[in-house]
Amino acid sequence: MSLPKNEPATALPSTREQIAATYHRPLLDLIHEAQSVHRRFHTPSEVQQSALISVKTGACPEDCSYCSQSSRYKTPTEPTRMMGLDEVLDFARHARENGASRVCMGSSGRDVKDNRDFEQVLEMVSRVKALGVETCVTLGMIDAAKARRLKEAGLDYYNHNIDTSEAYYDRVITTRSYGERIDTLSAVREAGLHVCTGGILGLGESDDDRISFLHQLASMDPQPESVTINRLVPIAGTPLAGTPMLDVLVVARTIATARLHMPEAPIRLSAGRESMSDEAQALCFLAGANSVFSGEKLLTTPNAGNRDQSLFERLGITAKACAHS
Ligand code: DTB
Repeated sequence: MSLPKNEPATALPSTREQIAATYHRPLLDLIHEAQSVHRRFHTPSEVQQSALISVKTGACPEDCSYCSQSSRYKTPTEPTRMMGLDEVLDFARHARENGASRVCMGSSGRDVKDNRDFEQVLEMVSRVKALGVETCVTLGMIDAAKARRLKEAGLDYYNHNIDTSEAYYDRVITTRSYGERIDTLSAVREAGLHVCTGGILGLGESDDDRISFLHQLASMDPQPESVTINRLVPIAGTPLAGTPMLDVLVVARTIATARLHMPEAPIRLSAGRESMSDEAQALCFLAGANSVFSGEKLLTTPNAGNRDQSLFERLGITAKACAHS
């Protein structure tokens, strides 16, 4: 008997044991089941596209060991000042014309301060929103009062990643705690914004860490409105520069597990597509990923966006319009 279209496959939230059992299933069974659930909650031929722009880059005091923007590491990334409004609006119009339904603006730094840069971001949000696209920002730690100001300016989503499991977290970042990340997500939720969160695979974490990371995400109540799964893009000069590339089948396994335990959440195959073949990306879509970053650049590194038109055409994928507004 098939389930009604919008009924979760399992009672949510899932326990860690349930998530571990899913994660360790034979990959083809797992992907088959993930695709079946995917079809109950999403249109399988649609992929939502978000365009990502770094509106202020680098000079960050934090020590995130994967990041090109930390001032602690000598990386190829040059710091910039806050971008002007016109440049952001040109980017947003161009992205919209190319099928993006959401524009994500990233500004480097530890947290959001009540200063001119924040005023500028508020202005960017309201002007980009007025173009008829969804808006997202990623600005580091934030409290509920500032999150509310973003909401009033027209913000739809706030991105803040938990990055990895709580147990592995201290190996990756020491300048802010896992708990502080969770606090930021609570403030975002309290302000009535949609939560975009996820993490990075391939930091050297284990299967158990990936399971705990998924359990943390799946236990959020409500579950995130956008789940972002990145594969590490190794950056020269960072402590993780020499980390071996994580097997793309593990990425697909993690996505399929996320799909089964967060059936309604859009899942974004985020950073890391540049180094994936078309076939590897297709497997990730089959596993339940249904969102990507469009365009040729992420924040500081190249993105696979220039291959998307051809890839989507060959897969029969079309761009999805705005989900929540
Ligand atoms: C997310 O999970 N990935 C994006 C976004 N949220 C802000 C960032 C990807 C950055 C990849 C490395 C870079 O370009 O510097």
